This record gives sequence, C-alpha cells and structure tokens, in this order.
Amino acid sequence: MLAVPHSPESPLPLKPSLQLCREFLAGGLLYLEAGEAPRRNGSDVFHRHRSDSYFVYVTGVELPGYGALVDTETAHLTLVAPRLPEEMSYWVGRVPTLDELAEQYGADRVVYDDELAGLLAARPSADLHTLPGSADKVKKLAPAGWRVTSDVLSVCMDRCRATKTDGEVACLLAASVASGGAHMDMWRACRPGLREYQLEAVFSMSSRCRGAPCPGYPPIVGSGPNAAIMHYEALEGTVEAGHLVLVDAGAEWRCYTADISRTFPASGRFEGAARDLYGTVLAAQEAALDLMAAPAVGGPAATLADADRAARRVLLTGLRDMGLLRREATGGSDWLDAALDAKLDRVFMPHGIGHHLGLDVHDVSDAGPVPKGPLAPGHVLTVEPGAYLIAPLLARARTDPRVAPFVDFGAAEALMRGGLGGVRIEDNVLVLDAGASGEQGVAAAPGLRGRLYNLTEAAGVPKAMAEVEEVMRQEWRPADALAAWC
Ligand SMILES: [Mn+2]
Repeated sequence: MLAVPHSPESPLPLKPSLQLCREFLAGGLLYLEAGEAPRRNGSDVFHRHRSDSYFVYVTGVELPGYGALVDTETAHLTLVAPRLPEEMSYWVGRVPTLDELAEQYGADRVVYDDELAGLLAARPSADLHTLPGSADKVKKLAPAGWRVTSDVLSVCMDRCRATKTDGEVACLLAASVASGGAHMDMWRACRPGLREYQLEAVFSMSSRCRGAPCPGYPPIVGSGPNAAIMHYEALEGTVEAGHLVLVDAGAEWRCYTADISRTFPASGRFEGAARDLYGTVLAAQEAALDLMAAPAVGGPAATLADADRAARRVLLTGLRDMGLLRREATGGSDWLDAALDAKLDRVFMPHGIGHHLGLDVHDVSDAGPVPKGPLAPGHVLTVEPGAYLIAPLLARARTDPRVAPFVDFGAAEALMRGGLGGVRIEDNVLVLDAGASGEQGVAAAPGLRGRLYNLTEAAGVPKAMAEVEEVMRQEWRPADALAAWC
C-alpha cells in the first residue's frame, strides 16, 4: 500500500506523469511557466507565491519566475531559471546553481531564461505547445518557422491530471494527514465563546506545523446558522454551546490539497436534531461510498452521478424520518421518486456529491471538475453529502407548488431558531483497479473499501459520532503538531 512520505524533503516521482502527454500531443515541445508572485497593490510587497498547477504537475518546482521546456517525444525536461542579480543572495538568500537545480528537481538540463531563445533557435522547427496565458511571450521567443499553439495543451493536460500517479497520491495522502490532524486539533480546541476565526487559526497553525504550508482554498468555519452558507468565509461568528460547527478545510502538501469537511458539536456531544441530521448525512455518505466501492465486474463501473443519486435518496428518507418532510405529500405514488422528481433534495443539498481533487481543490479532467463517465482507477474524488437549512432556499420552496407540499416549514423554522445550520461530511477517495484490495490481501488496511482507498480514513480522521466526541474530550496540545514531522 502507498506510504506517507516520511518527511517534507522526500523526493517524489512527479516527472513520469509527463509521459502521458505523449499520447495526446503529436510530438513537439511544450512550454510552461510557474508565474510570478502577485504584488500587493503595486507595492514592493508580494503575496505568497504558488506556482501554476500545470507547471508544478510537470516539474514539482514551487518557485516563482521559472519555466519548463519539455520534449514530448523523449520527456527531456529543460528547466528555465530566472537569472537573478547577485544582490538577490542577501535579499532572499543564496540562489541555487544550475547544477543544484538539476539535481533537486530531476531536470535533464537547466538554463537561464535569457538563453531560451537561443536554445530554440538551435533546434529544428517544431510545434510549441503552451497555455493561453504564456502564448504571447512564447510567440516572441519562437524562431521563424515554429508553430506556437495554445489550443490543445490544457485539454491534454487536464486529461492526464485526472488520473493520479502513485507519487501524486502520496502527496494527497500527506496533505490528508496534515489536514486531518489540524481538523482534530480544532475539535480539541473548540469551546463555546470562541470566534470562528480562532478555530481557523488553530487549523492554519496545526496544518502548517504538520508540514502543509498553506490551505488549498479559503477555509470554511461556520458555527450554527453560518453552516448553511456554502462558501462562508467571513469567520466572524461566535461558537455557541448548542451549535454544530461545520469546517471545510484542506491544506496543501507539495501543492496537492486535501478537501476535508467535518461537522462537530460545540458542546462535545451530538444531541437531539443535530444528532439526527448528522446521522442522516453520514448514512448518505456511506450509501455513496458503498456504491462507488462495489467492484465493476462484468458491467459498467458506477459513476459519480450514481453515487449522488444514492446519497440523495438516503438524505430525503432521513429528513423525512426526522420530521422535516411530510410523508403524506404524494397521495399514494412512491414518495422518494416523487420527491426526487420535484427536486426536493436540492432545497437541502444544493451542491453536487463531489469532484476531482489534486493540485487544485476542484481539480481538472477532460470533462471538467466533476467526472462524467464511469469511475476509473487513479481518480481521486471527494464524496461530500450535506444537509442544510438554507433560509433563501426554504423561502423559494414555499412558493414552488411541486416542492412546498413536501416540506414541514414549521419544523424547519423551529430547528433554525435553535441555531441549526447544517452538516457536511467530506472524504477524499482514490479509485483502485477493480477488485484490487481483496486480491492483494490488504483488505484490512485503514481506508480500504472494495475498489476505494479512502485517504481521509487512512489519515485517521474519524467521522462516527462517538469517535468525534472521543477526540473532543482530548486536551488540545499544540506541541503535538510541532512534533508531527520530527
Ligand atoms: Mn469539496
């Protein structure tokens, strides 16, 4: 089974993923750029640099100002380094030599950026593939007779990036370990009276101490009613004793991000309607995971849309059983089918069940962030059902004659007055070869379920209510995060 890289310095074999590009690009070269750190307001202060994902995919280089030239026939990688003035060594530290860069990043050759045009001129003319953002610059560099195109590279790379290599999965698992540890530190640190941004600060501190330098997206920490705001980023609210706190946060490791959501009770105990709602969402997630985990033998593999549908059926049934939805709405026809036909599920879960995950939180594929076809080995996907009490959606539901008869608005409002906002539970899973886990005798490894390897479970992040409560009873010890990579 895949091992977690033991330290942030472990080398990772990212470069082989590049060979996939050869299938799609008929020869030629490709040129990619890391990009520059954005300036703050045109001043001489910069925001933190984060290299372009396509560039990282090919080079693993996280530094600004670099470029990469790749021969798609031979996978020969030329790293293009900015020629930095001598005085940079005392502003930003020692500048590595070209030999050191070649060694560190496994490049076949490293040149300075002012040598690139000469290097191209010395070669026979060819197609030069790049991304739209670099096209103008590359056109100026390319000698006469070369064809510079940005039409196909992103499509080709999106297709490659959808199927993760072992090295990429190792990065994602490391991101999951760091992010998961930080989630659990938030549970331990949580108490009524804290502000949401204080919990977010615990996440940042803990994940950074665990080797993940920055979040892959703005963390969502929504307490009580704020849990019902899908992309809540204000983080100014106060955690109250009766609240559920919804956290959707993931940190990057080598630019690969986790995307983990957990919901926990501020009091340390799941009780009443919060308990019912959590149980419903957890059951919906289990239904989706079971469906995705079933081996594809003799028939087409499940799709994420199948998992989405399975989760919504469980969700609606659970919401009905907890008294939010009316049983008598359909006058005899199958209740679930009628509810789904009316899109009742969209009132309570307005987002999809998941998406690709990788260098970007909504990662790329040739079908976009959400896979359309059968689940395929190498896909890393989120599985994230949720159920929320969203005031504007409930208001709209009241005026929709197809949906309104299903909803007990009085019950929903009573729960909202009690401060209940919503629940989301999100794991990250790798799709394995069909039947892989059973045959290889590793079925007992944490996180393995049929043809799924659940990175979040493998990282030791619980979601059963009793286990979440157990972690919440533990003392928060920041020193544990400091020791995590020692
Ligand atoms: Mn997600």
